[in-house]
Amino acid sequence: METTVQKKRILSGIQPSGNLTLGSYLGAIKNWAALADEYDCYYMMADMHTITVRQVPADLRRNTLTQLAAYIASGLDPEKNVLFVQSHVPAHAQLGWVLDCYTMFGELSRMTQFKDKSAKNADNINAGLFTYPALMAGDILLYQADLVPVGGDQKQHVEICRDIANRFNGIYGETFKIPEPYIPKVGARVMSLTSPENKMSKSDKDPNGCVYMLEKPEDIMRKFKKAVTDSEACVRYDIANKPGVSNLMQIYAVSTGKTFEEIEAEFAGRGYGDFKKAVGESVVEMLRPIREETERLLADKAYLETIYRSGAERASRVADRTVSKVYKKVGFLAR
Ligand code: ATP
Ligand code: LTN
Repeated sequence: METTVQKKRILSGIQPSGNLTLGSYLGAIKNWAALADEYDCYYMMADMHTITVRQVPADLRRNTLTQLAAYIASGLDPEKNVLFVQSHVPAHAQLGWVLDCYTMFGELSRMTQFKDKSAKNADNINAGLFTYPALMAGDILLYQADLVPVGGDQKQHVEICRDIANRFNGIYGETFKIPEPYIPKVGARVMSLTSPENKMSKSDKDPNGCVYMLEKPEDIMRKFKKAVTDSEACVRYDIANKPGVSNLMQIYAVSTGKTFEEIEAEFAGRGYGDFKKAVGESVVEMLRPIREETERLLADKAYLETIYRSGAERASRVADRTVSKVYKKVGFLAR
């Protein structure tokens, strides 16, 4: 008898809420390309999540397309990976609603992203911002994903997804695969260059704290030269006492493949000026081919359109099966 082994699945996504940062690249996208042979991978532009914060419609459309181009330019082969736009697959909204009804007010109130974002958007604390984790749980569970590759800040969201899935499975019997987060050892939390106690983030108010994936080399170099360090003048890894230098070491480690020991040896007895220049150059060289390829792809809208159309079809095939199963389990009358 012939047996076919079903590859394990991966699902992840990023909100097209602005320009992608070095943080999203190192914490998430960079790790995705390497997983394509071993797993069945689904990566989306999470545009439905993005409108939890008010967006300019034209910017949202442009960011969504740019993000798709950046995914491909970062090595995600659209044949091997299913690349799609969340709002193109209605199953996300369908399962999202059902899961809203299996997610508790108390657990949503404890989410740090909700607390942070409602503090930042005090004039628009909408219901979508609050129930965001249920929509995200649906994103993952629709594909019966085994692994969710994300940066450290998203761990809590994968945990609540597991809780929701276990709760649903407990009531209705095995329905959802319980996913695991997949968080890189180095690069899981890239910090702001100007305030290294805060995460580097695309919605950061200080443009110097944040390096964008598609930024010009001279701007990247300027930001690294200005990066906050300390007065010890010694390149040494010590997160608690030297957050700025340790952050730069992490960035350098991931962009060059060097270990912390090698980096400490390389810069022993040298000033921070040399070190910051080297980190900047390594980032510029890592991002240069991605920026060039993204620009090339963005000039070919017809090609990008074929990718997201076929992505939506491939994603829907899997996602619709899960929605049918769930609708049946909760007792919706079959159409
Ligand atoms: P926003 O400012 O709109 O909340 P963000 O810049 O924090 O966005 P997201 O779009 O929320 O980034 O994150 C995309 C992916 O990149 C997620 O998997 C997230 O965990 C990861 N990520 C984001 N910022 C960082 C960072 N500074 N370090 C490591 N990983 C990150
Ligand atoms: N919440 C994530 C984006 C996101 C996501 C997902 C990540 C939406 N749906 C599903 C992994 C799996 C964020 O803000 N970075």
